[in-house]
Formats: sequence, structure tokens, C-alpha cells
Amino acid sequence: MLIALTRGLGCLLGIRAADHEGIPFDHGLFCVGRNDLVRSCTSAHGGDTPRVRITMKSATYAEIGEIFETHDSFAVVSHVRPDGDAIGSILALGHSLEQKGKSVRYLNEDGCPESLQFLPGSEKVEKSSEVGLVDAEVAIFLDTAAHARVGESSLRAVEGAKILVNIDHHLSNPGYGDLNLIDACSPATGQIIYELLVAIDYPISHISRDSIYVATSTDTGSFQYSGTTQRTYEMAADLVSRGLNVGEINRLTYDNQPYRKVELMRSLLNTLERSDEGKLVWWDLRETTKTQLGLVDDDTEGMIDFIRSVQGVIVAIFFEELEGGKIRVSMRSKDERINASHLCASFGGGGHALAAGIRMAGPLEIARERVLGEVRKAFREVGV
Ligand SMILES: [Mn+2]
Repeated sequence: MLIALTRGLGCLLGIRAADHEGIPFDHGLFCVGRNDLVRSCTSAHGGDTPRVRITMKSATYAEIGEIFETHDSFAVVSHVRPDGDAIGSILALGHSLEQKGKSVRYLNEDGCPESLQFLPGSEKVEKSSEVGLVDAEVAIFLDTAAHARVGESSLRAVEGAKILVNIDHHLSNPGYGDLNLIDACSPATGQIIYELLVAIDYPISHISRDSIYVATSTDTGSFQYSGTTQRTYEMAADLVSRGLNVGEINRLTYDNQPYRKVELMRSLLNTLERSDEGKLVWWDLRETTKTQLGLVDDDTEGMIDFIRSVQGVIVAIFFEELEGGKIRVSMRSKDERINASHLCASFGGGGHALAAGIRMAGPLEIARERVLGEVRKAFREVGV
């Protein structure tokens, strides 16, 4: 029991949110065929008639492999405020290219967060603002739904690249690369990298193996979310057969939290409120608390899953004061009739039907009343 509780807390504190906020996307609702236009995917979230979106022609694995073969220098880049999938994907692909004798730079606007520095090879990740213009013929953007989302320094760093390759699993990705490999049915970019490396017969070193596993584990809530596919488990099994130490990697990923995250959880619990017979729960984080506890950006990721998981909760909301007085709102819904993306869109935000976010004007009390009011209106409209 104690072990289960400890493990549970570790997971709750450690779960790293997928890139739900700010960028509209719908993982798992659509499937983007690799060689073709979009084909619709079985809807994981309710009974709408399948929607089909026409998008760009996707590159084949062989076409991407051809670019790898015919060039020598690469930069692998992922989105700002990187999560496990963003860092894991650049490490996995970058190290495989290095094994093939290529020169590789690993770039991220914010560098590698402390919580992912256990990954072998993570010391190679450079902060884009510190590198100037890198010498790379090919820039590969990974897990990055929109071109600008790699950040300004990253864009400047790869300005000299002749070719831009875009590999991602966000449905909203418009295909901004010269070559685009977008698979919205894949629960993680890490899983796309795995498929690519296997298809073009590129090496999967212990660095690539562990990075692919962590990328996929963190983006699927430890292989729990509905986007997790048969193929995901087959991939995990293959990674184990290649020597992955499951116990150790999960301990490093989920049971290795800095103490300040426990203190953060305590202070959040002190602000916890619920209403509407327990269907609506929320908590707040003040700028002063962040300073007191010495929090870094990354520390709040995934915290909302703790209150989302409570029995009877339909909507969970996290209100966070940001420097400069703006309020970051993270919203989770557990009922398809209450669309978090629509609710957030009415305040200029966006995201997923069950996970969305807003950045709005403060002060916190006013923002909170406005958002809670909209949620209650939605409850009344659908009669929950
Ligand atoms: Mn991802």
C-alpha cells in the first residue's frame, strides 16, 4: 500500500503534460496517412461523424532517409518549454544520425530541463540563445506543431540550413517543412522516430532506445491515454528486447522528483476548492509562492492531473499567475459534452477537447470568476 501510494504520488507529480495548451490540436481524432492525404481515424472522443481534413502530402520514410544519406550536418530542434517527447525525440534521432557518421547539433530554446537530464546524451542539448548560427545543412524540427514554436533563437540558429524537415504528431501542424512527416495517430513524436529508424534501417543505440521510450511514456501518461496503440506496446516490447531497463528508466522518469514539487503540491492543496456537487474543482498558484519555493517553469507541468483524477470531477482548472500579471489557465474535462477547447476559445485560448488552456488578463480573482462562470453555463446547457 505504501509502495503503491508513493509510486502514485511520484507518477502524479512526475507526469509530464503533452503539449496541450496554446496550440489547437486533436491527437487521436484523425489519422494522417504518410503517403497520402488525410484519412480519418476512429474517433476516440465521441460520436461525431468522422471528420476529414485535407492536408499536405506527407514524405515517405524513404524520402527522409534519402535526405539523411545525402547530407552530412544536421540540427535537431524541438519546441520551447520542452517536455519528454520534445527532448527524447531530438536525442533519439540525433544519436542515430551520429552513429551513421553525421555531425549533429541538438538545440532547444530553453535547453534540457533538470527533470530530463538523466537521459543519456542530454548533456549534448544546447540552449539556442548560446550557439549563434550553427553549421547545419539540414534542420529537423521535432514535436513542433507550428514553425515559430521552436522559439526565436532556435529559428536564428538554423537560418543557414538548406532543408527543413518537419516530423510531428500534432494534427494542427500545417506542414511548414520542405519535407513533412506528420502522423496524428501516433501518441508521441518518439514513436514516429522509432518507426522511421526501423524503416530506414538506422541504428537504435542505447541512447536512442531510452529516449524513444521516455518520449512515448511521458506523452501517453505512462502508456495510459487513449491514444496509446497496439503499435506503442509492440514498440515498447521491442525496446525491452534491445536491453531497455524498464524498472530503472521508470524510476528515473517518475520517482525522482525534487522536494520543491512536493512543497508545490502542498501549497496547491491549500488553495483547492470544489463546487457544483464536486463536478468542478480548481486551485491557484500565486507568483509569490513560485518565488518562495524557487519553482522553475517546468515544475507545474502535469500537476492538474491530480485533481482531474478525483472521482466525480468533470472539470478541473489550474489558475497560475505569471510574471507581468497575466493568468495561465489549464483546463481538463472528463466529459466529452463539456468541450475544454471551446470553453477556452471563448477567452482566446485553445487546445484539445479534454485538455486546453488560456492566457488571459488578470487579476487572478477576476479571471477565475469569468472562467468558472463559463464552465457552469456549459454544465447547465448540457444538464450535468
Ligand atoms: Mn509530443
